[in-house]
Amino acid sequence: MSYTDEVYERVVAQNPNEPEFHQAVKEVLDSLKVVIDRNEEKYRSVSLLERLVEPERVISFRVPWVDDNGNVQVNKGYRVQFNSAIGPYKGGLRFHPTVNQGILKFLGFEQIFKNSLTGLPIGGGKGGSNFDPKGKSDREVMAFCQSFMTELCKYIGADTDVPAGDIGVGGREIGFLFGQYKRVRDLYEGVLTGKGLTWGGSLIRTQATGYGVVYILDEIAKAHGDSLSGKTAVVTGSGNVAIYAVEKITQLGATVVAMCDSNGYIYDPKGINLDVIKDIKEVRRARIKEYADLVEGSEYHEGTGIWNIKCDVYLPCATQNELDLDGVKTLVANGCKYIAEGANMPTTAEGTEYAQKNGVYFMPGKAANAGGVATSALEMSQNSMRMSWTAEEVDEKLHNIMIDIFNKVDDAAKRYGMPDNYVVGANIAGFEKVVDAMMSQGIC
Ligand code: NDP
Ligand code: 2IT
Repeated sequence: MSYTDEVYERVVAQNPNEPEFHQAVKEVLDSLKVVIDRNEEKYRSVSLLERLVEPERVISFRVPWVDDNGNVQVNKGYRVQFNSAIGPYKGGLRFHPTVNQGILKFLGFEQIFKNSLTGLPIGGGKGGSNFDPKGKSDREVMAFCQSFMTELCKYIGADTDVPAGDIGVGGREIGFLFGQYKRVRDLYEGVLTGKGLTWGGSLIRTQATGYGVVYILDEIAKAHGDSLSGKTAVVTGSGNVAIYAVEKITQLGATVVAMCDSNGYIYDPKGINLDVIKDIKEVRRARIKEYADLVEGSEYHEGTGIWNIKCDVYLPCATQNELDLDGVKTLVANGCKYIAEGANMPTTAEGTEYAQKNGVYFMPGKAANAGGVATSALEMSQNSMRMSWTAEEVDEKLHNIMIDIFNKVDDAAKRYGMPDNYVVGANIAGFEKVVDAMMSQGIC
């Protein structure tokens, strides 16, 4: 059996009930086969892959807090510190009822390669809680965040581990978390990214993930003699990533005709009015259904099925495994040519394979959505310098990083004889830097 298959089997056996983690590891190890086979003895002799798939540390803790009715609630809190070969652990915090250790291990594992692709010195980590911010008052969210940070603050720091946002964690939550860190540790340092602009945040961090998805998509189009102008796009989700992907792709001349939340999707053939979406989602934290009441000529459909809408470009920006084989088949049948993953692992393995074999240019999340964490690393740099760059400066750096990621991914795919296979390209290019660092640092 090949070394990669052996390690995959070991991961499945040793980490039961973590299907998303298995899925993420399988995709990476399958891509790495061509690299590992060439140097099998060298890597085997130091158990390189066994170490790569085992988190350096998984912290799990109790998060008690008091709700508005005076009842004590208890949630689970986690931080997965996966790999620090190339820098301090870096990755978001997710607050969502589906969060468990397996989900955070998949996200932390993906983060290793994503962070490597940015070219910046950040290792891989992820954390979060099964707390559901939906429907909670600001006071309840604050109480939860303060309790969560009271424990988490023992394990993080500006040079150790720097969390940020993810699903359910935006500017409001980062504020409450930062306030508590400062209070308990008595340190005003860049321990979190995605901070507000008056207290150490970076311009463009809010927009960065969505903008980055579109910057790399633009490179794919250009590399194939095409352009985004005039294209019809569907963007799933209506959170941080989705909103700014819509903003940028619209600026580049495409028309976004559909978006969704976890209850249903809206279709607006004239093109989504993003101001209405921002008001519903960023200001009022309401349901996307309201869009159809507010915008004439638009429709709301309860439930899933957004992939039935005909488009040239599909940007899944909601959550893992939201797009399955049937969804991809429908997209392909309707002429979709580009998929770039704004979310982490939103396409199932079968869906990804079908897209790639049927003429879709498919950019995986670890490359496509790396603009968010890259700009977080730029926030860390600004905090270290105690200076801030202008929006134009940060946006230009972000744009150049996304161009650089495209070139690295494209180059790795070509070097290994699989041009346009951006899944393989991203995994190999991300791995190369990490493996070099791990090999240099001895058995650790
Ligand atoms: P938000 O919480 O801002 O938004 C998430 C969106 O996805 C909401 O519209 C939400 O709908 C929807 N959603 C969540 N779960 C489901 C589900 N099970 N079914 C359908 N829709 C769902 O999160 P982000 O925009 O920050 O994150 C979206 C994705 O992007 C995640 O995969 C995240 O890991 C990834 N990502 C985020 C980065 C960032 O900088 N924020 C960086 C890189 C990747 P509802 O409100 O109904 O729950
Ligand atoms: O998945 C991700 O890359 C994020 N949620 C952003 C992480 C970060 O540290 O900015």
